Amino acid sequence: MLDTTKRKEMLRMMLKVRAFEEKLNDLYQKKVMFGSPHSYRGQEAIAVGVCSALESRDLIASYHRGTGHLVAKGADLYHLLCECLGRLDGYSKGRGGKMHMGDLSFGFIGNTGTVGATVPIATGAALAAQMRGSREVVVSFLGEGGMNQGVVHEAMNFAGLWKLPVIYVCENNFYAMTVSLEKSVAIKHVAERAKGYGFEGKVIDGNDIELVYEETSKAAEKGRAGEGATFLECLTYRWDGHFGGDPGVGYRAKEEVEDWKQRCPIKRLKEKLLGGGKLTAEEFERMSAAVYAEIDEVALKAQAAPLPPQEHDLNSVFAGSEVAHG
Ligand SMILES: Cc1ncc(C[n+]2csc(CCOP(=O)(O)OP(=O)(O)O)c2C)c(N)n1
Repeated sequence: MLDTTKRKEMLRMMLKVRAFEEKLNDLYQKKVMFGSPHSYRGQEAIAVGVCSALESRDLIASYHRGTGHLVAKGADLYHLLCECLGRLDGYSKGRGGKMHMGDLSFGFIGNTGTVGATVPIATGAALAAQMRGSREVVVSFLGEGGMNQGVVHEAMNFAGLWKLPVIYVCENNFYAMTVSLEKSVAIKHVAERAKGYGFEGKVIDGNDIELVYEETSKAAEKGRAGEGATFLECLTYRWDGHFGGDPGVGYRAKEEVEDWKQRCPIKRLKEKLLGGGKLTAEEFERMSAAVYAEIDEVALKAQAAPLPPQEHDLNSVFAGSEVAHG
């Protein structure tokens, strides 16, 4: 059961995820960051609810909309932002940008811009954990669009067969770029597919952080007990466009976007705590101001960080050439 301290910590972490997303957007608009952000605003309860239910030794793998997962799993904000800005102090020394990072020191296997590609990697990490008998659990985050990639089904079938300690967290925000779920999938809920892989698939409200936490805790317990994988389809919505250059409307009605903004996961937990007398409006303001100030400070430091020197271009680059023997 979640106590007040933990719920306040989750509220603070959701604010941090949101503030970080807003900073990325700001830096992109100001042409300080060149790779486009894929905003996670609106989906914060999933990253934070899931990661808060994990132990620090547990692993996560992410996808293109992944900065929220990194923040929630405990990434160092300076190294994270440096990577987004192509700086030498970034997690991938500025080579990968916001979609290509990894650091096992805080349990982050990695993310990539290739839709669905980290699902088999996370599944392989779960196999490794099982073989080591380490009782680690692996979370594989993906979007509902990613559910239509072939490799995802191969990996999930394998996880079912081997009863791997993996939790597939599908963030169903109803659109893959501009294509709605109903135009691309013949069933209402992708969680139904889990049955075909031999494990449980649940559809849950992804904007209810306490529910996300509870369901992840149950799934993690199951994984640690050797009872196999779980699929969680978390219903949510991205407030912004698919990427920095997409206004997010046209293929989505303005009213639909506004309606989902009313279901803001941060507002929801905040109001619950306020209503239950566990938080005051002043305390929330102080918490929010401190989070935004922390992000501002990190942003100044990251913008002042060195860019990679030119010699760096050819370091760690592997290339092959074919020599014709005649
Ligand atoms: C293999 C592959 N196909 C297509 C793309 C182009 N693409 C980038 S994001 C995206 C939509 C992904 O939707 P979803 O998995 O639901 O995640 P969301 O963006 O909604 O968070 C597509 C098709 C890609 N990056 N990789």
